[in-house]
Amino acid sequence: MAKRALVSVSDKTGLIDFVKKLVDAGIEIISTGGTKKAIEEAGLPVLSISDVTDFPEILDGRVKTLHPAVHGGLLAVRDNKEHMEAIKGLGIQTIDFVVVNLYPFKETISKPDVAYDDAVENIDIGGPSMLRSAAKNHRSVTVVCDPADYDVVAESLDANAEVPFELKQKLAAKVFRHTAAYDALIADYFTKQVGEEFPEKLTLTYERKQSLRYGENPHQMASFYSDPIKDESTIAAAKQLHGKELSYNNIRDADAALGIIKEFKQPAAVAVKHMNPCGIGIGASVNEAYDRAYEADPVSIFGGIVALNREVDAALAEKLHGIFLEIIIAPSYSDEAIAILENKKKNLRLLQVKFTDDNQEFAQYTSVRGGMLVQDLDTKGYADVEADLKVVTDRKPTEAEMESLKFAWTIVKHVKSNAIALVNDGRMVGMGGGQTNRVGAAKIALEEAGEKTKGAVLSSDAYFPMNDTVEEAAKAGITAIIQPGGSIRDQESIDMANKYNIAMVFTGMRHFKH
Ligand code: 93A
Repeated sequence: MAKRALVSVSDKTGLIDFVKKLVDAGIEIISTGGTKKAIEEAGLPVLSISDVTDFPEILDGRVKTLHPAVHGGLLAVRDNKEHMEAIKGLGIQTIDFVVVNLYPFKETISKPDVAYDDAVENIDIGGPSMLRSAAKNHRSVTVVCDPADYDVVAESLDANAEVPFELKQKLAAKVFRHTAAYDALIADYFTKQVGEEFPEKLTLTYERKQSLRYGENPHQMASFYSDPIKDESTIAAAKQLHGKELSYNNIRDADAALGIIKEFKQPAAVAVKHMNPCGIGIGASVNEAYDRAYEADPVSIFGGIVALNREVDAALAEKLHGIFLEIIIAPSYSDEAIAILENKKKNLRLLQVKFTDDNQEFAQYTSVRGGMLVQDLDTKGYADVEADLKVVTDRKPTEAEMESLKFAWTIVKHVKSNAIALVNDGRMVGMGGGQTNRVGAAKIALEEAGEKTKGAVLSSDAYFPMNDTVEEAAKAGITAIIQPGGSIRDQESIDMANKYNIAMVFTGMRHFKH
């Protein structure tokens, strides 16, 4: 008896070519409404699903293939005599191939302003059922859920239209990943609709975007997965215009750089090394901002990542070309700038990212052994504390100091805790991060800034447990400080600030970053 294939696809890519090969291999084709029509139009022989089920498609196609004649034909174990007798007695024939791809749920919910009922209608029920029945019975059934596999399946067919077990097994595994991800996306959509942010079961769908050569170190394997519905202003959506493939560390650093640069509406430039900012500048133009970011620390920027929030023109490209950088990120580049940057720098990665506001609710996932922590991204900034700022010292910050404090507060949350940032004249002039005590972080920042501490301001991601940080700052010429406050020993820090005529402001909000 001829082998039979059930073909029912929403995405008709490559369909006709593949069906033709199946027909040539002597396989009988059974199909549903739209798919059958496409096959018929190509002049290929095809049976209607209704001929198999002896039942019409009903409820606007909601019930087409959900029938024992389909699932019996898929699930019967071929070398189980009782199974085979049972289906024979009911007039059910075996089905040997399932070629199905699903209603486009992801594409539907990716559309802006998608109607709720439209999303619901695009939940495929019959398709995943067929895929799962076929995948369960993969010893006998070949199941294809991805047009990318059509060629390999067609090429594997032997004279009896048989497919090797190893391939059937692989295809089945792919199907279970596929239906699991499909359901996870549906679950995620409805979870968001009802506002359950941290449900009792977390369903994640990530798609491999890139196989990485290695992870943080060459002996670690790694891959880059992206959200199926990602914001265009993310590293996952970045367009690479030039250069070597991004590495694991590149991707994390670029993500960190994007997180910082997106804080600024005015022209800004950020240099990042090992996930920490080593230079940040703002200015009237992006050129000026870059100069400030560069001058802040011309040593650390070497081999770093630079992100800019305005188009890179030829003049800026010349400067960027002059130093060794791993990556440049910008919303756009002039043609001249690209020509300059590409010249003799085949490795330099040029990334283009659309700088729209995040309209996606990001969650931050951190794996721990045996589990995962999930939290909201720390999106709070200066605007969220501005109304509640408290000047706690005798002296109030001047207007210029206030501007610097605002800048310093904006950037300190991007430095690994314990974090101290110093700002002077529209640039970060020093930072200390990742230290196990706060005064240590301050000492590093002050030493790095050297002469640039004179008249600079200081920000701290969390409160001062003692007055030693204020004392160090005062000795180095810092004139104003911004920090959350909230220590039981706040008064000692305030007294120290008053002693040196430092203006100090409390924000009431902490920005740990571990
Ligand atoms: O509406 S369904 O959930 N009910 C079904 O019985 C069913 N059978 C196949 N969706 C169903 N399908 C899906 O229809 C397939 O997964 C495929 O995506 C689509 C193909 O429909 P057509 O051949 O009419 O274009």
